[in-house]
Amino acid sequence: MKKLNLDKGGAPRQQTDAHEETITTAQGTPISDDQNSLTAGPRGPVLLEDQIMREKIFHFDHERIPERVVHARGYGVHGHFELTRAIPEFSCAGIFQREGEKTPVFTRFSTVAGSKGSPDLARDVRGFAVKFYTNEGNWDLVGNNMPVFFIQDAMKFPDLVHSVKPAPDRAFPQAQSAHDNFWDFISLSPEAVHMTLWTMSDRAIPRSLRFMEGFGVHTFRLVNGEGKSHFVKFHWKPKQGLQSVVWNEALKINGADPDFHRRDMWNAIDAGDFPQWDLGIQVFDDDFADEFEFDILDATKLIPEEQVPVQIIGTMTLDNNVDNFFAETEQVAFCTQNIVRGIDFTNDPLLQGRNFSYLDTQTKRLGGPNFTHIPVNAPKCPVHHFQQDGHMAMRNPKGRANYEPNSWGEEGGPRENPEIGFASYPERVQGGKQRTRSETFADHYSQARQFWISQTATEQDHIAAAYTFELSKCQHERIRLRMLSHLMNVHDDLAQAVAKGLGVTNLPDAAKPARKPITDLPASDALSILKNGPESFAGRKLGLYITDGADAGLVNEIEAEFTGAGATVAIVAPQIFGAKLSDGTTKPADEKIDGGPSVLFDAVALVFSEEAGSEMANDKPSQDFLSDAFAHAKFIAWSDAAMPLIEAVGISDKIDDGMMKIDGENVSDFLRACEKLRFWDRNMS
Ligand code: HDE
Repeated sequence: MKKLNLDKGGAPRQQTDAHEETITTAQGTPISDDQNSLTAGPRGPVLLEDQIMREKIFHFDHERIPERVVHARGYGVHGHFELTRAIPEFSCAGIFQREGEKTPVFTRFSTVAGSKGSPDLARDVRGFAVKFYTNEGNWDLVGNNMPVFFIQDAMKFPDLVHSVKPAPDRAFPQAQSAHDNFWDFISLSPEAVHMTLWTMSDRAIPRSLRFMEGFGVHTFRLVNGEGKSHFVKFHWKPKQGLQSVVWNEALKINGADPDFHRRDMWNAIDAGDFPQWDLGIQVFDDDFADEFEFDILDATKLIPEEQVPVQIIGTMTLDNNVDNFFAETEQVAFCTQNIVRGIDFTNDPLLQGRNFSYLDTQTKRLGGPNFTHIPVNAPKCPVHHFQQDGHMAMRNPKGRANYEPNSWGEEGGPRENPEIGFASYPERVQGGKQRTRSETFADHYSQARQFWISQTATEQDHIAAAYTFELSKCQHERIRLRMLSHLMNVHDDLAQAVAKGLGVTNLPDAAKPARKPITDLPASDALSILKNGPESFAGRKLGLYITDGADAGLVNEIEAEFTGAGATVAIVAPQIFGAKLSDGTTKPADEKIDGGPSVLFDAVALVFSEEAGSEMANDKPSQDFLSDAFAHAKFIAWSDAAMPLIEAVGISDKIDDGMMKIDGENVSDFLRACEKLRFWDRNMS
């Protein structure tokens, strides 16, 4: 730290005599005074001549680039992908050939609707985009945390996005779908109904970016060395398990910590708790595609894992936070068109439209065609071509040859290579030019129903409550009723629950389906979060609320037991300097009680002293801490002295198996209980 001196006018001056530490202009000129503009006399006008001040402010003025038109709020992390099962039988891509080989990746998670500064816990789809820097060029798998999408044709994307973004006249609401425009568009686009089951489910409010699945969504192709093609769907399965929060909690997290997800990711990686996902593939052939109930080119449909199992072929580990958010996370440019030999597109009309959109948007966002020169976008394999010039060109081809064919021999530059060069799968295509939606895309409700019946009762409750919440925010009755008319085609229980929640007594007629829904698709357990719980508290966070005089043995034991199980423990106390425990030691706090509400934690423990216990019972933030933890079905442990607080929030007669009086004897029992993550029975009773 340099010493801080104040000059005669009180301006702070930190100076150095080391050449290499000297601050310079962007042109490299050393600066002697970075605090004061050049003026005529101490109180005179600032001189236009001041090139140092002008350059500093000029650069500041140009700091912003256009934010992404969707997925503006995101968080990127470096890592690697390790192949655990080679699949030469399916694909000749180099990345899939050698078990144990590691490929560097950059992964960016995002929300879709909100602007860059919007809160992390918006109800929304999460982007899950992975750039693999393979030896044969960059492969971008630009997916989401849900396996289906709202629309079937890219032509509808601008309308979808306009409808969910703030209305153009009033510029609100921000980062949410709970409004007329969104549900107006959705209820007039029945193809979107299945996706809304997902966005109204807890998948749309993940507890952490580390605890969600990822999906490539579209059907792609894998092509092997003999040119044989299989269809494929890509899956990311978090080793940490799946977990979401509840809606009331999400709303409160947005207030308490709008950066909840990015902070969680940063902290986990900083602490060496590296999140991992297995990469899985569902591989199938033309025969399956022909037999399957739905069109495999329709991105509003998934293929249940029970029908085509997910085969794990590798693991991604994210182990390195960025050095600079703007340089890396903001400037990373994903393009669905970035694929490598051995992987190919299909005719999914959504994917085909995306292949145009991503390159186009990067050109606008990053200011020209040379965004591949930015380090985070640059391939890590050799790059040779005759593309040149343009804004910010960093590496033009060397020598005189900038075209081919040419006759400059060795200096003539690169040439095509049929052996290793990218080759498109020679799929036969035929048909008249037309604008039409294939009839094979016409089923809009069957998989929505399948999703609904695959959920636990708790999850169904949350879905119905989310539709009710969102439609209650629509001011126009006709929009609410139109949406209800679609839900009636999904499942009667869902339609009835939402109608009841809205206070609709006369249900509208069901919407007329373009194709009669299939009502006997079997439930798919893989679609539920709660049926696939991790049964582990590792990677989760305990909020340990302590006061002065709290039993030191108990506090330390809880901390040791939970951290020993791979969890984090945040100490919450009435003052940020911490609490003086029974043995006279001071335990520093991570959060002061009103800045560390229980919504930030997965489970809570209250360890109070007798004296503090009655004081806390009358303290509003302490009451909220406990009553929220209770309402959000969290596991709660308390020491004897916290009983007055339990009484004060009115739950002393509701003590259930998710609550445990804790002493030195049963800390590990509490940890075991917390492995279930939530005590859902509480909310069902
Ligand atoms: Fe995107 N999408 N998208 N999208 N998308 C963008 O590209 C687009 C779609 C997805 O972290 C944009 O760089 C169209 C599906 C992710 O930087 C843009 C259509 C899926 C990200 C764009 C879709 C996605 C984007 C905006 C309909 C899941 C963030 C800024 C055909 C499979 C990537 C940008 C990152 C970003 C267009 C639909 C995922 C405008 C036209 C389906 C994860 O190019």
